[in-house]
Amino acid sequence: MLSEQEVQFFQENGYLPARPLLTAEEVARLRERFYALLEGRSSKKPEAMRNLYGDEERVVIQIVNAWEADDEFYRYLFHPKLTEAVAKLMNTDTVRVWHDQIQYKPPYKGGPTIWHQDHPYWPVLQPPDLVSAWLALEDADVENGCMHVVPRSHRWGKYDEGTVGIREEDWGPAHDPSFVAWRDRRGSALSGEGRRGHVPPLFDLARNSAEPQPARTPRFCSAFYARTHPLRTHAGSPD
Ligand SMILES: O=C(O)CCC(=O)C(=O)O
Repeated sequence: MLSEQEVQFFQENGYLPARPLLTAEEVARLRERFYALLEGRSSKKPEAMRNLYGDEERVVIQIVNAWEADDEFYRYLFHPKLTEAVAKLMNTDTVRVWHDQIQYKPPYKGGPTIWHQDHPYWPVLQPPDLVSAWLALEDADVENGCMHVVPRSHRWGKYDEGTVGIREEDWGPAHDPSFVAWRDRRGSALSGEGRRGHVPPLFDLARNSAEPQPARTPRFCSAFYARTHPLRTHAGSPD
């Protein structure tokens, strides 16, 4: 269970240094099911599976809503360690799943996820309150594209110019160049700064990226996005 200090750190910094979440066996099961989805061996198809770049030289395979296509990913969504941690970070007893997605970056040609905020991708979600937990299913380091976040950047507000902030000067008035790179390893969600095996839960306004160098190893994660508010239509009624 997360301590009050950790929750406070998350509120102040927009991310949380994490701790191992899953056992090696749990990770192995998810990895096996990931490959089943990727290779079309699952009985059900995920909502979407595509190369975000549409380019054979730069590949980021995104699998959307693996939880609907596979029982192992479904069970993971209800994992008590995951749901309790996310609920505590959101200060709620109601966790609503927005979606999950796997991002797979193969060796040598894994494409970059450039600096962005998550919230502008889903403007229908108001207010911005999404929390994500990025679970490493393979060791992730700077070479193969671990997550990076700008600490406290969730306090800079919404990035209004589109979904991504490519230019450094667009990142916000209080740009803090002291990026944090976590060295992540499989089996860990909720990461810890400076420790291998750690993955950050993030606020949806925090600036984050994941840009591999030409890497010898693949990198893949299952990112879980949750919020506490129900989805509302423009008229304001629960969807
Ligand atoms: O895993 C990645 O490369 C990108 C993930 C990401 O941008 C996110 O979860 O917000």
